[in-house]
Amino acid sequence: MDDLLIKLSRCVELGKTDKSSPYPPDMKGQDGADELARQALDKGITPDSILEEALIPAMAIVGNKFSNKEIYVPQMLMAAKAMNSAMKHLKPYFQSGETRRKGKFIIGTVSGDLHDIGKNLVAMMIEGGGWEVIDLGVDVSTEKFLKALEDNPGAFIGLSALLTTTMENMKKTVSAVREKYPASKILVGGAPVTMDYCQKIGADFYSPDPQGAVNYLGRMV
Ligand code: B1M
Repeated sequence: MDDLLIKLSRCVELGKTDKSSPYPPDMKGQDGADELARQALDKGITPDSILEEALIPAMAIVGNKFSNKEIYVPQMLMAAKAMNSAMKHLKPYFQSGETRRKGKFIIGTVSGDLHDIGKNLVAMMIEGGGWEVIDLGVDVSTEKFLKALEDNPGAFIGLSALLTTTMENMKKTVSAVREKYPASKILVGGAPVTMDYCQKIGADFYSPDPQGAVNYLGRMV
């Protein structure tokens, strides 16, 4: 693999966003994900290769470390920030259709629920896994999820809930989506959600963490 991609991957894994970012201390003053992604494109490395060989593997390492409790939310956010700084150089290629993503993933925190830290982490990791993410935000009504599915046929859908009270709205959204789009695949997650609950409300998959969601989607393509 090209040396630039190895360096880029490492920067994302360690959360080294750009040259000015002070973390990690032993990489101070060195180029970060921002500069290296630009250099890789300028060198003629394709956006696909940058994503598949550097960014996605780095985020998979981060996701697995987080699942194994070897790193925590701040490190994961730093990795996601580094990933985003590289992605900004690749996005124009993806948006122009020159390079394809694995598919679309719609995500939102269900109606009545304003918690978005976990949902954002899941969205970042899935984007880092090579998917186009349509983030509907927080307090997302069933109607808004249905409209997003109408606008993005075949997209996977992810619901997050952090409150025992708003988990009930997850059930309502799953039923409505099932009725209108029976073939759609629905993932659920959030602190109070369990596999039992997922099965009870008829969703397709429950993951306690972002990497589980990335792995599930990976198995679906
Ligand atoms: Co709230 N809050 N909060 N809160 N809050 C909790 C959830 C609570 C457990 C605190 C407590 O009482 N100990 C409690 C819920 C109790 C319950 O229902 N069982 C609670 C409460 C009661 C409330 C209010 C009702 C408080 C009040 O106003 N009286 C209120 C509700 C507002 C509303 O939503 N309508 C409220 C408000 C808030 C803030 C706005 C202040 C803030 C949210 C800020 C924000 O998100 N932008 C907040 C916060 C920060 C928390 C705690 C402290 C932290 C939540 C968090 O971000 N965790 C939380 C207590 C706690 O958890 N220690 C608490 C970190 C995050 C990375 O984890 O979101 O679980 P998490 O996401 C994980 C996984 O669950 C998973 O991946 C993530 C990474 O591992 N995951 C998915 C999440 N979504 C997924 C989707 C997937 C797959 C995996 O597939 C689609």
